[in-house]
Amino acid sequence: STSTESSVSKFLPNPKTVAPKAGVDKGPIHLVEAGLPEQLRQLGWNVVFDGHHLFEEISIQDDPPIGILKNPRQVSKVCEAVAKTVGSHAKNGQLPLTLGGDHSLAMGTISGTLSQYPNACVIWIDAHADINTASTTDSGNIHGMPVSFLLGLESTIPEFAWVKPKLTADRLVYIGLRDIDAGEKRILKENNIKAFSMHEVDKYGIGKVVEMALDHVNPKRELPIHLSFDVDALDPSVAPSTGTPVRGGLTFREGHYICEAIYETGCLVSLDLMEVNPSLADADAVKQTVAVGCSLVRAALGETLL
Ligand code: 6HN
Ligand code: MN
Ligand code: MN
Ligand code: MN
Repeated sequence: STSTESSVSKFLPNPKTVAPKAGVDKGPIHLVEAGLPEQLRQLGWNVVFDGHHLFEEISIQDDPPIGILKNPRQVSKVCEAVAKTVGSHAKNGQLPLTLGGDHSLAMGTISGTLSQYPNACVIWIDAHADINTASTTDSGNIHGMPVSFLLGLESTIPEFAWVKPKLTADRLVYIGLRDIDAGEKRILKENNIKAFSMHEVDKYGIGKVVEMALDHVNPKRELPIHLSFDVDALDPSVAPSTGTPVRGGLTFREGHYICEAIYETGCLVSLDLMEVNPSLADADAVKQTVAVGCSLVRAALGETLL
């Protein structure tokens, strides 16, 4: 099932404001219960938490697969609702923080961000590229597909017609990739999409990689940034409670460095923390993952080491 949303808001210039929400998965509410709103208040944000959104009103009883896509109508409707919420927070000058939950939600969050900031760039931190189309997906899991909808590579499904392909390939960059399907590799090449896999992180170091990523999508550091952070970008030893863990991931510090460096640009306008999944690991692993999740969000929203 689809997940949870939380939306943070910022009233400029100060005080800062934040507002979360949530969905059917339990991941996001763990972050809230661990004290994330209060931690962000400590950083000076005015946090507006609008609750754990279960999207019960969107519960669709009869949702047969389209092709092999699972729960397509449900996912589409939830994402559409999330797009509206994120868009309206952004419009109010608030910074939406969305806690998930399934990464398919980024179809909603990024659509919402782009409705207010049409020239925003997207920095996607993930072990996966999430860029399968209906014809390339092997799993039928829509969380492996949101980027293809946002870029307009997948436009054959009427149920998703509301997703306007407003993102362009040159305003998207990935960091952390290491588990890319064959069809996705082809899509990345054909569309000339910039991606820094773990190979580049090893080769250049995270500092240089973030600089190169920003140089690609935001050379003058003037465009709004949407950061979509899938917690599975981190190594499973750092963030074990997630649905599709892949070994060889970012260290704790590499993940945090990315968040800190993006905060330092002053361009961050919208933030996702996705795929925290407490049902998939033991209690200690959940606790560890939730703590890391909170800490990544704090880093992206201004927490410094000194
Ligand atoms: N995520 N590429 C695989 C698929 O099913 O399409 C994995 C996707 C994982 C998605 O972690 O957000
Ligand atoms: Mn998922
Ligand atoms: Mn993902
Ligand atoms: Mn992933």
